[in-house]
Amino acid sequence: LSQDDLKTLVGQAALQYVVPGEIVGVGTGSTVNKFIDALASMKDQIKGAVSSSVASTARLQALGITVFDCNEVAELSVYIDGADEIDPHGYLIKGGGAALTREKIVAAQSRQFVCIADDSKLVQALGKFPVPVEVIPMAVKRVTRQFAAMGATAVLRFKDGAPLVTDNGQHILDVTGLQIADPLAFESQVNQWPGVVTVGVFAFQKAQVCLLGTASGVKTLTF
Ligand code: DER
Repeated sequence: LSQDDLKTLVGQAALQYVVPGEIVGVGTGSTVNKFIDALASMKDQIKGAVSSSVASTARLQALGITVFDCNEVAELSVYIDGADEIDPHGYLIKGGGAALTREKIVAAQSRQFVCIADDSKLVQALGKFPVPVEVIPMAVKRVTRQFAAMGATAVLRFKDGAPLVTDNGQHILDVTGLQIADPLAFESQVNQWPGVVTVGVFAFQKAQVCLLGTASGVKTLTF
């Protein structure tokens, strides 16, 4: 089974967590795209979706699924999203797709976060994958220096030859060389730095369930 096959497997498996008649929280990325494509088969059984990115909104709407704004809905039963890394506690690194801020907002508004991923994402400790951090442009250099002071390297993410601009008009730093012994403490610490919008460590908004795509099928991890 290819990595793409594994993403399809878990995207389809996530349908079992969708509550008929409700609005489902939808993340961003290539694995979530498989879920969105599978969700189309249920579009008449759900009220719609809340999306975490312009890209996911476009895909949902193209499939005839109504997209609601976060401010139009109350708590959601479930949030389905991918991750760049998942540790044994359900703590995640997210933001590879530059949607981390809206993803964390929708995850916070959902009662259950179901993470869907192929098994390449499962790690013992977070931090091999660069940690994305969304930063207000004027704070980029200072936040870069603060990461350097902790022995890490922050690189401004570029796209098409210019600094990437997120759906929220901010920039992304990708940080390597971090030893994240305590994801909750790390997320709290960096959240305090002036100019930081969102840290791509999801410890406070961790996953409660992970549907992991493996060569022998979908494994359900609970945290
Ligand atoms: O940007 C994100 O947070 C995405 O969910 C990312 O972490 C997973 O994207 P993928 O499914 O394309 O690997």
